Amino acid sequence: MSNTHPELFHRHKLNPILMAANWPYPVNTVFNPGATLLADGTTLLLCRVEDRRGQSHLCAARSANGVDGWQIDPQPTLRPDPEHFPEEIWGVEDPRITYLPELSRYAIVYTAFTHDGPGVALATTEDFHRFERYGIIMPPEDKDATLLPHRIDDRWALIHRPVSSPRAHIWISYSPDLRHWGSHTLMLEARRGGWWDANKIGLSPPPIETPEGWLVIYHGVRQTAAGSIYRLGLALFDLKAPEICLKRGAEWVFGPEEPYEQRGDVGYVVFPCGYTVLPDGDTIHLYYGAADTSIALATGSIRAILEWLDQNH
Ligand code: BMA
Repeated sequence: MSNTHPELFHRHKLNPILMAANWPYPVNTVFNPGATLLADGTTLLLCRVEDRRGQSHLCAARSANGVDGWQIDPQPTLRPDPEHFPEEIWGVEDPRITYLPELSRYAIVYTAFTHDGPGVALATTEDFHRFERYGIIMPPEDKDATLLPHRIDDRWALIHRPVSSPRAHIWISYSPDLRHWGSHTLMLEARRGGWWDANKIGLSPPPIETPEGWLVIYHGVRQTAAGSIYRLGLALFDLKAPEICLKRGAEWVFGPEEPYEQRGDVGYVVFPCGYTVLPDGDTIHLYYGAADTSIALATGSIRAILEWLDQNH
């Protein structure tokens, strides 16, 4: 184990890059955005927006460079639709976007806030204007979910985080058609005791597909006398059998340090739901919610992250 604290992720100097004050309509907070690059190179963030009732919807923001000059949809882009999907009664949250080449569509896996807690819902879209909703695909309590971009053997794969005991782990499930899910398998367990990722973990952005495996950035929730601290750690999974963990970092690699990460509606939270890979194929833009209040950007190098994981697992 190395003694030096790794600087794997670098905060952008313009952070936070998006706030409630930037929104074209009145909102409480904007955070936890899904992210993707559109075909023309535009960065699209699908932001979780909390209104002043306390309920969330999703709103798209687009930028040519992924840093500034954001064009924000003038109205909510994906609203809860409890009339047709009653599980969305208290809002939709925390989208993760995966482009599915087989369908030529983007999949958006998000949290539906049901009467019985969070569940996992799916919608697909070609253009982030019109959406096809699949409804709930994992019943509550479940969240922190994403699709992998292509089938593994013949089946789609969904990573998610069910809660059925005091400890909450990351699971993977498989489906022939995106609607019927089975072969539920434990993928990564929360550690116990004094670890930074003891008792409760969850996927953060969708896994990054690399020649060495699926690179997963996950969050660990440390319970303290003062509240929770959300930090990020790293793990690598087998490309052909993504339930097999090849490496898991011992230390967390990114945590709430800046004032905008430590103070807000929920302090001491960094919570990425998406990233983009720049044209060099190595640099990532990691977009994260800061303190459930604003959106921030950190950059990193996939190669450097894999090297660190190789030396620190
Ligand atoms: C988690 C998620 C996130 C949120 C975080 C901190 O459980 O629901 O949406 O950012 O809590 O409040």
